[in-house]
Amino acid sequence: MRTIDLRSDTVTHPTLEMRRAMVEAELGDDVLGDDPTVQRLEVIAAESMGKEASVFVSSGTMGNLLAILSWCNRGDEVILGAEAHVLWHESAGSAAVAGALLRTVPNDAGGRLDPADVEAAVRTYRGGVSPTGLVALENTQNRCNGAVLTASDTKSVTDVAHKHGLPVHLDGARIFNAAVALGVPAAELTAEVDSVSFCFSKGLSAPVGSALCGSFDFIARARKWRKMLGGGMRQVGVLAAAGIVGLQQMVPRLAEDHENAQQLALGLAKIPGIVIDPNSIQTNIVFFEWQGGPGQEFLAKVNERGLKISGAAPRFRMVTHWGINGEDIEEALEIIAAAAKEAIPTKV
Ligand code: TLP
Repeated sequence: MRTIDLRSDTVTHPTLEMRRAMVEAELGDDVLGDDPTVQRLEVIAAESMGKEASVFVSSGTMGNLLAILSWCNRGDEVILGAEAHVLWHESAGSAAVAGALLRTVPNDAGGRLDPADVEAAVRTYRGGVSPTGLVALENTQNRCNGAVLTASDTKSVTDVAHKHGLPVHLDGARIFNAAVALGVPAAELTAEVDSVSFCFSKGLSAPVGSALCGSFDFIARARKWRKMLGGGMRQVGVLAAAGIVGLQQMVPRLAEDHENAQQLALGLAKIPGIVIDPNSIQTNIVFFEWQGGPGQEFLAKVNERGLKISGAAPRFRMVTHWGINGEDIEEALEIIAAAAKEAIPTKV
């Protein structure tokens, strides 16, 4: 049976061009500073974010953790959205490894933070008060339906943070989805933040890796932490080569993923038992609520028909990506409609 995998855009495999680039990549020992392919990737990545420098890291999680380690002292607080990926899905590395306390403020439905909430959460050290060391944003905001922050949404928060002398880190795992959705260069969305991490291994389809970008000084600190965590990699140009192809070739096509997500959301809205507002879908992440009966049964029926989705009842998620086309979306909708029909308890 054919499987349609919409659990995440992380399930994408490297393109043929990436595989070729990986085979042909010029390599060296990157811990010794000798890998020309990594060096090229780090220059291109920094340029794409409008920053001085970048460091290639194994994952988005490592990029965010290195940012917290590089900006904060142990015991500092990080102000971030209550729906932040750092809080929900990064194994509490911020607490366990960096010794940072996460102080949340609400995300609105559009993934934004209210600058007034951020300002009210800022604390300076006195007595037993733990001081704020960092403010963190996320664009696109995964758990808020992949919502997009505009440059001015971001600036409203960075202005407050900078007024208090605080740096701002952006978890830009899917920053290129935001850029494509808004029709602006990614660097416009990162201009005001002090550091940004973005992923090669999501919509850009590379197999591994993220870039953490910022000033020369910040990246030098991040490199030290990366080595300390065992994240120094040797002939890692084999992976960087795929990332370069991702950056150079895969960005404009993200628009297709957004169209497919729209098609998916509009179709889901017609299925009894499913609650979704298609207008809330701005990029490639589609959350919906299943209100038609026991969630486990619904999920099992979806899975047994060959469709993979993520999330947990009642809130499920589907993410569009390279390799998924309009026909796959129609098939996914048929599967969900059939599963929903069977899963809704019949009235007696
Ligand atoms: N997100 C994954 C899961 O962890 C939920 C996904 O399937 O969406 N920031 C954001 C906003 C992310 O969505 C993710 C991955 C990360 C960071 C972490 O990236 P990785 O998985 O490379 O550590």
